[in-house]
Amino acid sequence: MKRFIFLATLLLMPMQALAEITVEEAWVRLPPPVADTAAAYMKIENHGDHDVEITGIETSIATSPEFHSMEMHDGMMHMQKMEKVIVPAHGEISFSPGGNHLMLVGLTRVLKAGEHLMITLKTSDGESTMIHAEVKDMRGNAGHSSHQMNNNEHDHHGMHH
Ligand SMILES: [Cu+2]
Repeated sequence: MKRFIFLATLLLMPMQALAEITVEEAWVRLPPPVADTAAAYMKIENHGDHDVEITGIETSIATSPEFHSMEMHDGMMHMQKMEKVIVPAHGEISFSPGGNHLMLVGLTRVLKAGEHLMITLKTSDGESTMIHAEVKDMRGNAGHSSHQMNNNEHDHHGMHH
């Protein structure tokens, strides 16, 4: 019986090593201090052969995180909760400024530029993916390109441990 369990474990290991869902370029736009929501952006990739649905979002930073789509109605952009978020097999979905986003609704505290937030995505394949999203202060970027962002990135590669 012991041997059987050992073999079964060996068989399972390669499957777990293949992360089907990965998240790249995750960040959160620093909201004004009085805001109780913040928008998060990321790219979710599916390396597997099956479509994967995002079935849950868990984070201590917001009470009701949800994915929002942006739609144009009567010349105005409106946000709407996405009822289904599906990452296609061998594909990706992007959440980027001006478009769809992960809305951290009901922030539990004030965010600081440069800190990293942990968000966990639960998926229909029974896995969960941990995201580390940096909070970026994008104010003043309109006229000064991405100076602020570059500074943050330099800090990131510094000698801090
Ligand atoms: Cu939104």
